[in-house]
Amino acid sequence: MRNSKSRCNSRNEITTASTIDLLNQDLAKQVRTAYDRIEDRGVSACLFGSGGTCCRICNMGPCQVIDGVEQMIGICGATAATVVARNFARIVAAGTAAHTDHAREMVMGFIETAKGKTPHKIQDVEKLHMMAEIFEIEIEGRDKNEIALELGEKALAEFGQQKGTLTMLKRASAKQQAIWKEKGVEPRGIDREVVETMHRTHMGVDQEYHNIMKQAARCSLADGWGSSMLSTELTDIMFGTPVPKRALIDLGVLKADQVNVTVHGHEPLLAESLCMAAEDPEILALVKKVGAKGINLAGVCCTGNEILMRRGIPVAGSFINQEMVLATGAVEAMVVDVQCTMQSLAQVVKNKHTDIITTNYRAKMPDAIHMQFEESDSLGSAKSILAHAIGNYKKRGAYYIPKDKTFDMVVGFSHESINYMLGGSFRESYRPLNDNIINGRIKGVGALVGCEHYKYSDDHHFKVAVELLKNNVLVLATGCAAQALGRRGLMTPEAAAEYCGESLAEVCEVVGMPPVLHVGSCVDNSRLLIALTEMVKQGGLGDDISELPACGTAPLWMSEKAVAIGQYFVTSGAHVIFQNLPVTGSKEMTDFMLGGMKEEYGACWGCEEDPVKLAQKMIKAIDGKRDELGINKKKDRVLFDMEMRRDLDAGTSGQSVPSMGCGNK
Ligand code: MSK
Repeated sequence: MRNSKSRCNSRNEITTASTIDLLNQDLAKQVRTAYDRIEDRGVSACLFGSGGTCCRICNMGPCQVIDGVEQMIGICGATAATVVARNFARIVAAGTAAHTDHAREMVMGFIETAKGKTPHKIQDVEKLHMMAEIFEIEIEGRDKNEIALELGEKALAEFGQQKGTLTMLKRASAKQQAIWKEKGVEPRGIDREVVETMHRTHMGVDQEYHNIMKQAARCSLADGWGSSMLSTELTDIMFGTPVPKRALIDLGVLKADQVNVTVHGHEPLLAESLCMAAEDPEILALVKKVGAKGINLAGVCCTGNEILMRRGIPVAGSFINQEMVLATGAVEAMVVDVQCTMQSLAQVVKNKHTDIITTNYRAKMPDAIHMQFEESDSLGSAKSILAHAIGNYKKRGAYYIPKDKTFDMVVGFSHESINYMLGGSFRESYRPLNDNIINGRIKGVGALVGCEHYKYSDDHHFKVAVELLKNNVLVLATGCAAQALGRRGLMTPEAAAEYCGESLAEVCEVVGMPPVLHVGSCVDNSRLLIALTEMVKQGGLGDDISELPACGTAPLWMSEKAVAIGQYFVTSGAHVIFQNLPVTGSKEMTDFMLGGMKEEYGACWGCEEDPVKLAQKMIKAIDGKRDELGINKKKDRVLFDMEMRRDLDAGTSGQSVPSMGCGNK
C-alpha cells in the first residue's frame, strides 16, 4: 500500500470535456484553480503525515515517529501503533462530527416543521409511521404533526443520550446487533462517542491501539446508524423520499438568459427554501425587472445531490468542479452552507460579478458575503439571498457556458424506490435482486461513494465503475462519486447495453433501470446500510452484511467524512477499499486494518490506487462471498427466457418504470 503518491493531476490530465473546453477559453485562463496550486506546490507529501505517524497532540513534540526505531518513538513513549490509531480515530471523530452537526440541524428543522414554524410540511407519512414504530411512538388517531414532533424530540435526544444504545441499531440484522454487543461497540449516544474519542486520543489517555480502534468503531456506528441515518430519514419525511426522475448534470446546465444561482455544501434546509423562494411572485417580479428569463437553481456537491434526488434540480458540478462553475462567469451567486467548499472560491470570482454568499454562522469565508440563513424565517432568508443574486444579473460581464455538455441521468434511488422498482407493485421487496444474485445474472453489488480530488485523473470513478459493470456488478453510488459517474453518462438505462456484462444488461433492460443507481448525498450512505440489511432480511444471501456478495469503495476519498463512512461500513460487515489510508506508518495498525478487523467484524479495509485493479479487487471479494455462499456455480444459462421476463415484467407492472421518465427537468 503506497500512500505518499506525488501529485500527478495537472491541467493536462483533465478528462472532463466541459472543464477542458472552459479552461481553453480566455476568460478562464487567468483563473488559478486547484489544478494549478497542486502543480505549483511542487513538494511531495510528508511521509509522517501520510503514514499517520506525525503526533502533534501535545506540546512536547510534534513527534515524528518511526515504527520499530527505539530512538524515534514519541517523547512520551508513544509507539507508532498508538500514534497511528489515535490519528485515525480522530479522523473518524471529525467525520462523524460533521455528519452529526448536519444531522442535528436537520432534526431541529424537522421539529420546527412539525410545530408549523417553517414553510415546509410533513410529506412522507408512510415513512413517518415507519420511524414512529422504530421509536415506539403511538400513531393511532394522532395527527401527523403531533407524531412528527414526538419523533423529532426523541431523535434529538439520541444526540445527547448518555446511556443505553441508539434506537436505530434495531434496524440491523439480529446477527449484526449481536456482533456489536459482543464486541462492546454499540454506540450509547451520538455526541458522547465523538467526545469520548477525542478524550481517549488526548495525550496520556488510551495507549493501546486496539482499544482506541474499538472506540473508532463505536464512533463510526454513531455516524452511520445514528446521525446520518436520522438525517436521511427525517429529511425524507420532510421533503419527500426520492423516487426515480430524470435530471441533467454538468456545466452546461447554467443558462445564459437566466439568473444562475448555485447551491453548494450539504444541508438541504436552505436549498429547499431557495427552491420555494424561486417561485415566489415577489422574486419573479424582480427577475422580470432585470430582464432575465427566470431563476436557474443548480446544485454543487451534496446540497446539489439533496435537491437533485428529491426535485430533479440539475447539478452544475461536483467537488472538483466547484471552481469551474464559477470560472464560467455566468453565476450570479454561489450560496454555500457547510462542508466541502474550498476557500479559493472567493478568489476565483475576485474580478467577476459573482458573489459567494455564506449562510451558516459556522462557515464563514474571507472575501465572501455573509447572509445568515434563519430557520425561523427560512423563506424570508431565502428570498433575501435570491434578491441579492438577481441584483448581480445586470453586472454580468464576459461569460462562457460549455454548450452541448450536459448529461442525462435517472436519479432518485432511495432504498424504498429500489425495493419498488425491482419488486414492482405486487411484491415490493429485494427478492428479485437477491434471486438475480443467487442465479448469477448479477454477480453482486458494488458501492462507489465519496469524494474526488486532484491527485488522480478525473476519470478514476468511471474506470472503476466500467470494470464492475463489465463483470455484472450492479453499482450503487452516492456523493460526488455519483456525480462523477453521471457526468460520464452511466446513469441512463441506455448505458446498460454499452457498459454491462450480458446478464446485468438484461436485468437493467427488463427493469428499465440504469446500471449505476444514484442513491444520494454523503449522509445518504445510510441508505446503503438499509439496502444491504434488506438484502440480508430477504434471505438466501447469509445472515448479516458480511456474508453478502457486496463491496464498497471511496476511490478518491478526500474528506474525513469519507473515512468515517468507510469505518462504519467495515464495522457493519462490508469490505471497503480506499486508494490509501493514513496508517502505513505502523505495521501493527496496517495489519489490523487490512486483516485483523475481519476477525472481529467480518470485514476489513483494503487499499489500491489503480482504478481497474481496485475494481478487480472488489470483484474478487464479491466472488469470494459467492463461493462461501455456494452460489458461484456455473450455470447452463443465466439469461432471461420469455417466462422469466414475463415473471419480472408482472412484478414491475406498477408505475416504477414509467415513473423514471417523470421529473422536473
Ligand atoms: S460533498 S464529503 S467531496 S462526497 Fe458530500 Fe463530495 Fe466528499 Fe464533500
